[in-house]
Amino acid sequence: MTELDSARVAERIADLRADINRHNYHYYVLDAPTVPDAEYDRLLRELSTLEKDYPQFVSADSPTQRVGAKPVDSFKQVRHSVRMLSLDNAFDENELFSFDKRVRDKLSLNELAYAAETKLDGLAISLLYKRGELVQAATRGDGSSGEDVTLNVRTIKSIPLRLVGDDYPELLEARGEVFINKRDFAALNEKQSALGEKIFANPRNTAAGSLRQLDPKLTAERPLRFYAYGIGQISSTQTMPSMHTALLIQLKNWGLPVSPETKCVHGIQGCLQYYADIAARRAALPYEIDGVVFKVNDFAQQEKLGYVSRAPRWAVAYKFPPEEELTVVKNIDIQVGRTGALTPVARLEPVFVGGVTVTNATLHNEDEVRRKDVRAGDTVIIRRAGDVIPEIVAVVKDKRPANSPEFIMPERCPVCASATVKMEGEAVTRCTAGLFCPAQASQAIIHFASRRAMDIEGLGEKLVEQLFEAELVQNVADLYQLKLQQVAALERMGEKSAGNLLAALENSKRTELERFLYALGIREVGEATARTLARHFGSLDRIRTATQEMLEEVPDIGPVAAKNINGFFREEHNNLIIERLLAYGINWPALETKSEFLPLQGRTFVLTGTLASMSRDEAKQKLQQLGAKVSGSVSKKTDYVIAGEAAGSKLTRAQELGLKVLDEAGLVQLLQEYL
Ligand code: D41
Repeated sequence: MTELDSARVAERIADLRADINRHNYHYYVLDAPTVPDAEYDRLLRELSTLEKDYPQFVSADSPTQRVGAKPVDSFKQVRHSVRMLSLDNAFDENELFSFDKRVRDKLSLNELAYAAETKLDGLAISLLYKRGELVQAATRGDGSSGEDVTLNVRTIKSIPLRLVGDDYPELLEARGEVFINKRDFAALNEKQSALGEKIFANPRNTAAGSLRQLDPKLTAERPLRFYAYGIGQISSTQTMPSMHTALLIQLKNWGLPVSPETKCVHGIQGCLQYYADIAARRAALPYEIDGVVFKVNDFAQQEKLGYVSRAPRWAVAYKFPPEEELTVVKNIDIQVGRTGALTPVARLEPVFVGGVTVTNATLHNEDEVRRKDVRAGDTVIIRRAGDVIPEIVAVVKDKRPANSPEFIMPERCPVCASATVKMEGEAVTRCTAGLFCPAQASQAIIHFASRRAMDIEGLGEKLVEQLFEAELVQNVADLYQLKLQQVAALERMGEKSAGNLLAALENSKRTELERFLYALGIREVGEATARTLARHFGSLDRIRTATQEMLEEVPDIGPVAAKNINGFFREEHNNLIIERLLAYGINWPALETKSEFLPLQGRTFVLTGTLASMSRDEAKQKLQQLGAKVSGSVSKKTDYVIAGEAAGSKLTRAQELGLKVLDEAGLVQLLQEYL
């Protein structure tokens, strides 16, 4: 190779590396991608090919050199020349107040500026850059020494192998957190699941485990990221800003990613506001955090404050209430719902988690209990994230009492002792008794009375149970037969509240068809389906008499719902209850439905002669659309004959029979009235 060629290749390699590094910087540090992935890959491939052909130009800080290192037998220990400190915690507002007070007292200041950061739930590492090149990466370990994980850290794409610019100090140790984004974590687990590999428990442990792989190739497969939050040793403080927030900007300019949530706040009020803001956005953040960190922003002030044992006096981690806690399952109860579904519910030793005290956690169904293998007496990890309902994440198997029996779904309904069934392919087990099961009957009444159904004010769960136990009601129709004295005689009731209930019942009689349908509690008929049914058919009778096929034709009603609706109205006792409800005066305004308004239902029309404004077929279609039957021959059963131009024998016959005859104008008027 001539000198010229060699110079050209070296130049191209340098250009490619600069381009790739720049793209990386935009992607990971500025969070603003500059090229499509395909273009990025193309650059990397070209570089890789050139380096293979001209190995004399390969260098350790080349973007091609992130992966490829051989597995090691163990990690070397590394001493941190500047101790990696830990953070003091504040668990509530009071503890944060005392932190702020301590700091202000010591500095004799009324208010001071804090750098506010999110507290990433990952693991702390140290990155050592010599003349801009990443030469060593180490875990925090015990703070004094950690493990040399350089080869693994080199595979993390958001960590630059070489710093950007030329004003970085000769020696710079950046410190920060390695973590995994929630989305990347979910995708990783999906991949694991597809491969039949083990599922990872949470992003934090996965990040920690990934950094401690002896084979860097395995680390490279994990979606690790890094955000810097400070520095360790530094050779010259010449280029050092005087504030922590400014230092982070400096690190960012040198190519190190920094959390975009970092900012400067003022005084305790600023801290509280930042905390509230982050808490509100916590679920939407791309990564998991377990709190926020406040650091006195001014380095001179930091120095005055100094350290106590292992933590700086100038920083505090204000932790969120934990989203996961340990507790014990006292028992697994079975609840029977309105539709007869048997739901296993774990009764827990009360535990404060995610900001509330949790005493129950649903286990959904038998398969779910089996999958998690939850048993009475088990110690479990309970999780309540955001406003999501609490769930049992896992059982701590080591703490399981000896001989604890596996959970079994009861073969008999715990409420009415009827047989239970689990349909093939279904997850739920159900009581077969239907409304004869008191649990289902009382749940059905609670649902019937609920606000979005019949809206019977004051008729809640407690009162329904009472009415039920006193055998005053067995079904929803019985409600409207209640007498003042009967209700007043119930515990904790009196004439006044009894009177209120009867008034509420009276009030509820004027309702809407869709509410009434929803109130009936037909399986698979929620509010939306009830509304669709009401609008489509327009009347209860049309819904009641609709065949399964007619129901299936309704948009948004599937075969299962159609079957349930049809089945419900084929059931004699359901119709009896409906008849009784109507007899007690339940009513609703008549509905006009657009598409299925059938004012001509039951009427038979015969068309004859030629129409000027439409074809006979069109006329036929329009009449049918309004529910009319259109017949070809005139008989006594014909209600109307439409006679166009040159009508013949059919018109004569109609006149003979004395039937109503409309001309074209009459037909048009009739259609216009309805369409
Ligand atoms: O995000 C974090 N997990 C985080 C951790 C952070 N934003 N700042 C931190 N600052 C420090 C000091 C003030 C001691 C330099 C930290 C940690 N330490 C830390 N992480 C693990 C142990 C200590």
